[in-house]
Amino acid sequence: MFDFTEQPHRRFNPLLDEWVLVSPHRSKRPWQGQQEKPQPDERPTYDPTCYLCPGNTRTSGDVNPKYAHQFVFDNDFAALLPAGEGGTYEEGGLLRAEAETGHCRVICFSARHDLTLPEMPRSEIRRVVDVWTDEFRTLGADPTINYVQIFENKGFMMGCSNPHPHGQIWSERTVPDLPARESRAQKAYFAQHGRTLLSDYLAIEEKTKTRFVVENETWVVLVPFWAVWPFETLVLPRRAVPDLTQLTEQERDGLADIISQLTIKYDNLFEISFPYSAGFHQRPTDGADYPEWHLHMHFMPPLLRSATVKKFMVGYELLANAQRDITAEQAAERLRALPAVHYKAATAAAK
Ligand code: H2U
Ligand code: ZN
Repeated sequence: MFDFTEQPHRRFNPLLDEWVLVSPHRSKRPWQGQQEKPQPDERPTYDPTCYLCPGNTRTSGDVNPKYAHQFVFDNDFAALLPAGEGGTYEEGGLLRAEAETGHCRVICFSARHDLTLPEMPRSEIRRVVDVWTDEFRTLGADPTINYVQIFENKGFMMGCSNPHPHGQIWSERTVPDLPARESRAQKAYFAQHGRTLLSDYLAIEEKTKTRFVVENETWVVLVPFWAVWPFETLVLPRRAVPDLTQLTEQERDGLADIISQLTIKYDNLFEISFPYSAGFHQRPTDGADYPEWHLHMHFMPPLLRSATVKKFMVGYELLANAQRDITAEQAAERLRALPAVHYKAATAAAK
C-alpha cells in the first residue's frame, strides 16, 4: 500500500463515477501570497435598503411581510419559468435542445439581516429545516416537477448578491446532471448489494473516523474520501431515507444541530463568515419509489489557506481532472480540532 500522506494518487468518487487527483506532497511547498484578513463584517440587524429584510420593498415592487422567522417567495429574476410551450429542437443529431420549466424560490433564513446559519440559535435552524421540508413536499407534489434542488450560496466570493442570510430552491421538470449521475450510481449499488451506497460508505468511515468532522445521534459530517474542494464535507443521516419528508422529528432536530456544529467550525477556521455553496441531494419527485436514494448535503467551500486565498479550479481541473493538495484526512483533522463555540461568541464572552 502506498502512503496517502506522501505520494500523488487518484481517488474514486463512487457517487459521481469520477476521479480526483491528490498531491499531498505539494501542501509542504512555501506560500508567499497574501495572508491578510478582510475587514470584519459589521452588519446591522435590520437594513432599510436590503431587498430581503422584513417589511422592505423588493425590486419587483412587492413588499415583504413583516416576517418574524423565515420567509419564502418566488424569485423576481427566476432562471426557470412555470409556463411554457414545451417542445424540442434537433439538427443533424448533434444540435439538441428542449424546453425546460420550473420554479425558483428564495428562502430568507432569518428575519435578522446580520445572522448567518452559524450565528442562529438551533431552534431557528430547526425552523429552516421545516421550511425546506415543506417546500420539497409541496413543489415535489406538482406533477410537472420531477426534481427539487435546495441550496445556499454564501458570501460574495460565491456570487451571493445579498448579505441577508438566504438560500434558494429551484424545482424543475428534468432531473439535472449531477443528481441524475448520483441517482444512477446509487441505483446500481442498491441493485447489487440491497443496501444504500452511502450506508455502506458510512460503515467504512465509522471504523476509523479519520475523516469525521462532527457527529450526533442521527447525523454525521465527514470530509469524503474523494473530496475535491479543500474543506468539502458530506452531511449524512445515519438512517438511509430518500428525502427530507421521511425524517423523524428527532432527525430534523439532529439536522439543525449538525448544520450548526459544522458551520460554526467553518467560521472558526479562518475567523470569518465562511463562504460556501451547499445543498441537498434527494430523490427525484416523479412519483416513483427510490429505495436506493440516501438523502445528503454537500458543503463546497472555496477557501484554501486563509480568509482570502481560494482554491482555483483552473488549467488541469478545467481540462483534465479535479485535483487537490491537502488530503481529505488532513482537512478533517483541522476541522475537528477547531473550537465548538463560534469565535464571535467566544470574543464577546471574553470581554
Ligand atoms: P443570491 O444572492 O444567492 O443569488 O440570491 C438572491 C436572489 O434573490 C437572486 O437570485 C433574488 C435574486 O434574483 N432577488 C429577488 O428575487 N428580488 C429582489 O428584489 C432582489 C433579489
Ligand atoms: Zn436584510
